[in-house]
Parts: sequence; structure tokens; C-alpha cells
Amino acid sequence: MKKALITGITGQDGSYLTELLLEKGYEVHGIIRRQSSQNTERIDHILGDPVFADRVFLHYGDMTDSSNAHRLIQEIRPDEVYNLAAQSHVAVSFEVPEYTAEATGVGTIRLLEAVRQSGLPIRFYQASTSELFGGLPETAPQSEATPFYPKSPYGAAKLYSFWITKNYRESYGMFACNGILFNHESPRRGETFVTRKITLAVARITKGLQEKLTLGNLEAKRDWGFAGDYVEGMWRILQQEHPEDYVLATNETHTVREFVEKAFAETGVSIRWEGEGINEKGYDAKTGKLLVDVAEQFYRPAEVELLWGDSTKAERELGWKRKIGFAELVKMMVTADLAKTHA
Ligand code: NDP
Ligand code: GDR
Repeated sequence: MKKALITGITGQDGSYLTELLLEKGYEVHGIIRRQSSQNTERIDHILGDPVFADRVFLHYGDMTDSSNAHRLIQEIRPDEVYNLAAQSHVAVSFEVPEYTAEATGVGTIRLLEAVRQSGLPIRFYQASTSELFGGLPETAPQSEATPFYPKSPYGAAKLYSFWITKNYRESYGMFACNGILFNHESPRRGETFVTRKITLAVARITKGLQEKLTLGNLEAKRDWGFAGDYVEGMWRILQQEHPEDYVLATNETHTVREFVEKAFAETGVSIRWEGEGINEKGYDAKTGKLLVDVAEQFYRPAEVELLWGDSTKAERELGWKRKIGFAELVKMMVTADLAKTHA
């Protein structure tokens, strides 16, 4: 039985990847942080599953502590390591830049060193990101050949992780790969990322629990896919004959504004926009009720304007392609939030 070690198992991607690997027959080990309140919500259904529960093992650890990485690699002796743990919020990285560097950047070398020093033939996946590209419009669509230009402490920390992963592959012949993943979302997405913030607000407004949705930059463009599709790509990257880096994307881009419009449309509401920039507002076209507001606090010190991926290499070499498109994704997330939200 193959063994996988996942850092960030309690996160969005960690939960989908755990399901996928269990279905493929793996024994799955995950690193969790000790927190004052329970944070296994996204994997509780797996931990309580009669078929899977005895193949999932949780271990305490932290990306800022190298001692646990060494111990766990020695004890578990995994075949594959998926490094998904990170302070993953771009806006928050401007508030906690040094911690982001520690967890999202230096954390990767701690893990890589533990793998290297173990001498075991472990395959290593690094959760790299389209934030590395910085979203310069002249570079779109962005592929493996696009130059990097990170625009946040998060992007800069991930840049270090990208290069150190590549460097360990080239220096030590390790099977270490970067998946450069564009935004991927799901009903399990953290509630402060823009897609989930929108779908949750649409559900709460519909049920009379919230007045309006307040956002930042409505013009930012993202290549949004479904997280369930992307974890399949992660796994395929580690099953190749040779270790390489791959972009995973839907190859489509949409504005935050379009996401808002589509999400409200799922509940039969169409938005009429008035004003511009920070003064823009969105009204229910039928009733005139204010539904969307814009506030300075949700703008970032630097913005990544346009992310639009080109995953041709992954399609050709991994046989990977997104299954869920933009419209289906929005529908899936709004439907899930409506079902979970009770007046
Ligand atoms: P989440 O924010 O949902 O999950 C992050 C995970 O990392 C959580 O399990 C969190 O634990 C854990 N974590 C955070 N800090 C530490 C730490 N210091 N030590 C140990 N664990 C830690 O992220 P996603 O699942 O969305 O993303 C997974 C990875 O992929 C991240 O590295 C992210 O940066 C990257 N990525 C994500 C993309 C996306 O669109 N989702 C796109 C490209 C890359 P806890 O639950 O305790 O907070
Ligand atoms: P991103 O995701 O920064 O792309 O990083 P996020 O959903 O936070 O922002 C996407 C875009 O929406 C704009 N925006 C807002 N964002 C948030 N969070 N809240 C708002 O109110 C709001 N209003 C407008 C943002 O300015 C931005 O342009 C995600 C994370 O998962 C990273 O870990 C990952 O690496 C990248 O995707 C690819």
C-alpha cells in the first residue's frame, strides 16, 4: 500500500486530495496544527468514514518547526509528500509578511531537507501558484514559460518555494515537482477568499441574514476552476516518469464582477451597477435594494490584475483537463451555501 504525507490536510485542497488518495488505495498521513478549537471540519466526514477512517492518520506539526518534519518523514517513510500547508491568503500576507515568509517560504526547505536527509526515494509535490506571475496583462495567458513577478509577500514566499523545489530536483536528483495552480474553489473554500465570500453572502442575503456584500476590486480577473479537478492534477504530476513543473488552469478568465453577477443570477436576481471604482454600487435591478458595496479596506497594496492560464503542457503530458467550468462552479458553490444557510 502506498503512503502519502500531506501538509495542510485540513485545508480546502488537503481535504479533496485525501479523498482522492484514499479512493486510490493509499494510506494517508496528514500534519495538523494544534489549535485552541477543533479545525478538522473539512476532513471530519473522512475521519468518521467506516471504509476510510483506518487508513488516515493525523500528526501534530507546523511548517515553522523543522524537528517534526524530520521525525515524521523517518517514522512514516512516505512514498509521496504533498506540501500544501501555507499561510495562503494574499491580502493577509501584507499584514503578516514575516510569518508568511516563514510558513509559506522557509517551511518548504524544512520539509525538503527532511526528505533529502532521509535518503528515501520520496516524490515531492510543491503547491506553487499563479501568484508567481503577478498577473501582468502583457504576459497573459500565462504558462510554464512566463517570467515570474510576484506582487505580495505571499507571492514572494511562494517564489522561494518554487525555486528551492526546482533546485533540489536539479542538485540532488530528487523527484520534486511544482504544480503552478491557478485559482481553484469549491464549497469548502475558506470564507474570506472572494468566491466563497460572494456565494456565502448571496445565500445569507437570500435568507434575510445579511443586508449587502462589501468587496474590493471588482475588475480583477481570475482563472477559476474547481478544487476537486486540481487535486487529480497534483497526483498525476507525481506519477510521471520524470519530475517536471506544470501549470494547471481552466484557460478562461473572468472578473470578480462577473462572479458576483452570476452568483446573484443563481437566485434570480440581476444586478444594476452605478458609479465607478470605490463609489460603485450594485442594486437589485427589480427592487432597487442595495446589494453590493465597495470599500477601500478590501483593496490590496498591490493588485494582481489578470490571471489567465495556459495548461497546454498538462493537457498534453498528464492528460489532465478541468472538468468543471466557470458557470458550473458558481452554481455548485451558491447551491451548497444556500443548502447550508438557515434563517
Ligand atoms: P487553505 O488556506 O485552505 O489551507 C492551508 C492549509 O495549510 C491548512 O490546512 C492550514 O492549517 C495549513 N497551514 C497553514 N499554516 C501552517 C503552518 N504554519 N503549519 C502547518 N500547517 C499550516 O489553502 P488551499 O487548500 O486553498 O491551498 C493549498 C495550497 O495550495 C496552499 O499552499 C496554497 O497557497 C496553494 N495554492 C492554492 C490555490 C487555490 O486557489 N486554492 C492556488 C495555487 C496554490 P489550518 O487548518 O490549521 O489553518
Ligand atoms: P487570490 O484569491 O488573491 O487570487 O489568491 P482571493 O479570492 O483572495 O482574491 C481574488 C481577487 O478578488 C479580489 N477581491 C477580493 N478578494 C478578497 N479576498 N476579498 C474581497 O472582498 C475582494 N474584493 C475583490 C482580490 O483583490 C483579487 O484580485 C488565491 C489564494 O488561494 C492563493 O493561495 C492562491 O495562490 C491564488 O489564489 C492562486
